[in-house]
Amino acid sequence: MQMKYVQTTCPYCGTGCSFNLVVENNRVTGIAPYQRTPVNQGKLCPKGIYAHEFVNHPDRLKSPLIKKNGKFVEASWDEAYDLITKKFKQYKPDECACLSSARCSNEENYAMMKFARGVLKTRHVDHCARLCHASTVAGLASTFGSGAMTNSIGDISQSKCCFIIGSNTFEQHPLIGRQLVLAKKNGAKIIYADPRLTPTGKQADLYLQFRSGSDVAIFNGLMQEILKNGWEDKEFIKNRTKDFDKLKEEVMKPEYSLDNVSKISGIPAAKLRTAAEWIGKAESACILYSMGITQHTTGVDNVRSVANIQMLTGNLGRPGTGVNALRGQNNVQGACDMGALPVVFTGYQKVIDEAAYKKFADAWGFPDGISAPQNGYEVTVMMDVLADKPGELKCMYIMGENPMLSDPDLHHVEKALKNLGFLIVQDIFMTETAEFADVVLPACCYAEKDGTQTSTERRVQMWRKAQEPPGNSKLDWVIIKEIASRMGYAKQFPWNSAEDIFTEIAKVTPSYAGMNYTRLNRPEALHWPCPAPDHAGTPILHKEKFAHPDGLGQFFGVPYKPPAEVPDTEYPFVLTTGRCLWQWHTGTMTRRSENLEEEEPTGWIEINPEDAKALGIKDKEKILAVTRRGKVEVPARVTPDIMKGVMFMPFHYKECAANTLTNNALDPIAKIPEFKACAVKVQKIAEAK
Ligand SMILES: Nc1nc2c(c(=O)[nH]1)N[C@H]1C(S)=C(S)[C@@H](COP(=O)(O)OP(=O)(O)OC[C@H]3O[C@@H](n4cnc5c(=O)[nH]c(N)nc54)[C@H](O)[C@@H]3O)O[C@H]1N2
Ligand SMILES: Nc1nc2c(c(=O)[nH]1)N[C@H]1C(S)=C(S)[C@@H](COP(=O)(O)OP(=O)(O)OC[C@H]3O[C@@H](n4cnc5c(=O)[nH]c(N)nc54)[C@H](O)[C@@H]3O)O[C@H]1N2
Ligand code: SF4
Ligand SMILES: [Mo]
Repeated sequence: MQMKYVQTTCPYCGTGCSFNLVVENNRVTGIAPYQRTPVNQGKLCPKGIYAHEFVNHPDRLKSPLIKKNGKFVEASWDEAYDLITKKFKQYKPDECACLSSARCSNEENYAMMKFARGVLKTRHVDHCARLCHASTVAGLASTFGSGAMTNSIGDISQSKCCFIIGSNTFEQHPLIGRQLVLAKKNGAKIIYADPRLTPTGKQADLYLQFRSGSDVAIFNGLMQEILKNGWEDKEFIKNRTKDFDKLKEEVMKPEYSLDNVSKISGIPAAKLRTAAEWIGKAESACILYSMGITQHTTGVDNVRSVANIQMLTGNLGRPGTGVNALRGQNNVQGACDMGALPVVFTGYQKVIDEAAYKKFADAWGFPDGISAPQNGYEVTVMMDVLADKPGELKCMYIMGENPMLSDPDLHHVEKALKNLGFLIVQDIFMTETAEFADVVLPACCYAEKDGTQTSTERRVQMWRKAQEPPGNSKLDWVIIKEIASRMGYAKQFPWNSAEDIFTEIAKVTPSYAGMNYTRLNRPEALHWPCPAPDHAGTPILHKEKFAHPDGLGQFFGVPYKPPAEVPDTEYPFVLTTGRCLWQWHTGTMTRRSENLEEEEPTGWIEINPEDAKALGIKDKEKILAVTRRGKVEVPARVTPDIMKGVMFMPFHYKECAANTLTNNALDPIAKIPEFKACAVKVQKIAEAK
């Protein structure tokens, strides 16, 4: 028997852990630790430990599929490409839209972005960052001039006070959670704010339980208390920021007194006071946040509030401080860096900036030009346009996303997808979205790929090919290149390897300019910005100045606004949604991993015991959850860990899909949907019938 280890990076979360794939007789059969990486030092969470299980699952897509008379039939690549190119040529540029993928490599996202803008010449390209950290990208760009996690993962253990809000770090970024344990061992105080007492919260020194959607009020209250006690960092405010007056004017309003914030949020005033004191007086304090902050109609407001409190207390630019926006998907940072967004090329170079536009048009050399220098539609807006203005968008090319389970308000998504004239889905498994496709293209997964991905701490790390792909499946970038060639653009897609693509990326992207495969091929890899071949990379951002032209951090006065839909007599509870440790999003991979699936094999709705008692609902009883968008049958999980008046559902399970219920209301700037708060009622099934 032949056996080897191939070191690679985890395909699940943005922490970016490394491990070895165990390869026996040219087939991936297991995972073994790889100790030399500074990120996880050989340790892994369950998803990493079982990341080989879906790779050779019999359900892997192995051949292109074309829908004929409502049924998928296997087709050759030639047939699939012929149909695709014929169709693409029928549509006008802006009738087409592309979804790129945070599951795919930087190289593949770059290829998709170039394909959308150069081959289809459409402005409409986006990906699931829209559902995730769009608020972070917009919020931090406006406050600091750059929309990324400011510090590095290892740095968290050096903090003296860790404030975790809207992040279930232990379950969703377990190897970042480990840094919290180390920080605590080093004497840090841990504050946890969340409507649910999660495993992360159970380790905290101070737990603030609150009603979903009251984050801005909480931050303003904490800042008022810090200012009243003179705990702000006056030097930092004077030297490094602007518009402090605007912040002060807002947060000093009587509505943000601790007593009033206590009424809005449900957190006792004394606990808020303790939190303000710990944050205000700590030698270094970091904030960790994720979807609890971003997935709101006030997502950008929430992110600006996080930035406000860190600037107010001077907790930026040093070890143990920072605004640590924990990016979710393995390569969502990279997909954004690669310009898989409707407003930028790579490295956040704006499409509407004349010089940037010219730079890309010239560098790519499409003889008939590229998409217009205008912003395109976001994923959520694409779905609205499809559903509400039939005929404007007609064709969609989706790589590695499953909106038919992950987007808000699934009846709305279904209506949108049904209005498409032509849909291509490129995935590793058949998905709920692919069922609606005209053509399904089988792609390779991470274990079959070379390439790079960029983790939440902006560390650009390698994927290394460990086995041949199953059946006739192909690399995502190869599929894109082959379609482009058949559309007449072979010259613009000359690449023979992922490395060729990376070389092109480095040429057009200042923050990646100093990187190449030789430099990245070492355990610590490189953090962007890395502007030159002799630059060591940048683990901590904003050390001396912020990324705005004047170098100053921008304060915003942020007024508190309630969620778009609040409880009323008909729908009396707040529904919030999220994840669990064992499953990944729409479950395509984890539900095909025996050891993960058996831990949480179906969904549930968390209900506080007092609410359950009043409704006559027992633990494990199947109940009906109903919102203005739809209803689902789902088992109740009665637990004191969730706040009274709030209910929680994971969104992984198609048989009780949380997104049938969620609200498609969007943040006006980031266009992120309000996954974290809508109004719900629950009924006993017998009574509903
Ligand atoms: N096991 C696993 N890990 C994952 C993923 C997965 O699917 N499975 N997905 C990855 C991805 S893409 C992402 S983006 C991250 C997400 O990581 P997290 O954001 O940590 O995960 P969520 O469960 O979406 O939400 C976090 C917390 O927000 C709380 N919350 C609910 N409403 C509010 C509110 O109004 N305000 C605040 N402050 N908090 C609220 C929820 O109770 C929940 O505990 O996880 C990544 N890691
Ligand atoms: N209610 C609710 N809904 C949510 C959220 C929430 O908190 N609550 N969170 C939102 C967030 S933060 C996110 S990030 C989104 C995630 O939403 P999605 O990105 O739609 O979810 P995934 O299940 O990760 O889908 C990724 C797809 O890529 C495929 N895939 C994996 N590897 C490859 C590859 O190498 N190549 C190709 N071509 N395909 C591949 C997988 O099989 C899967 O079908 O969900 C959002 N939806
Ligand atoms: S923490 Fe994230 S990157 Fe690390 S093993 Fe778990 S899922 Fe993979
Ligand atoms: Mo995400």
